[in-house]
Amino acid sequence: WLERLSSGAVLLHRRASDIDALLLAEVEALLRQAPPRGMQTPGGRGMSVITSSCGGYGWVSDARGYRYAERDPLSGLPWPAMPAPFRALAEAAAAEAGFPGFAPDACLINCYAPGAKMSLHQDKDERDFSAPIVSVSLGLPAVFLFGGFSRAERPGRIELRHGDVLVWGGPDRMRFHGVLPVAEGEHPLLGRRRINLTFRKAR
Ligand code: MD5
Ligand code: FE
Repeated sequence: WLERLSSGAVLLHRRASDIDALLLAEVEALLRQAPPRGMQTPGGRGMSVITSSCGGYGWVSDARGYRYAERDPLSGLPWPAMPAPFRALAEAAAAEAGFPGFAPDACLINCYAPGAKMSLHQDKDERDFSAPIVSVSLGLPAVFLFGGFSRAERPGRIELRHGDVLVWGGPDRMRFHGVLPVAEGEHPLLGRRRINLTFRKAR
């Protein structure tokens, strides 16, 4: 079911549940081609989430800064193509949330083990903020922090569960957000993992 969190933020509860095994099989194949790796923030801190990408652009971070790159720096090869079911899910979810015509060219694959977290941040490495961001959660649940438009605003909390799809568009696209440390647990399909697919228009 559809829950509107704000004018441009829509939570599609369990929207991806019926294709979870298909999505996971695609994720496993992608991660064999481009293994998830820890990134260093420009400040020199290591992230607890390990990340890979598929599509025309992948998100990378190192001492030089955050950016989108056409090649995987580990292999020197282009990122694996975005699987058709990924694109179809992201486009359909965006349309259901009121953003028809979404054409993602990047999909980040964020892998959380228990204890991994993502600190409060804004997504602003993309060229065009008018495109929404679509986030698909798989595996262990997590508490998502959904903040305001300044870091100082106290964020709200929502639980994201296996199969949930969140669409952030319009002004809500620029909210500060993060993920609390994932609690220990075992998911029937994914085991001790949370995987988040984040679809963006990078260029
Ligand atoms: C995650 N990933 O659960 C989240 C899902 C990231 C990231 O934050 O940058 O890889 S994406 C949630 C999101 C994206 C863009 C805007 C907003 C939330 N928002 O305005 O709240 O691994
Ligand atoms: Fe983000």
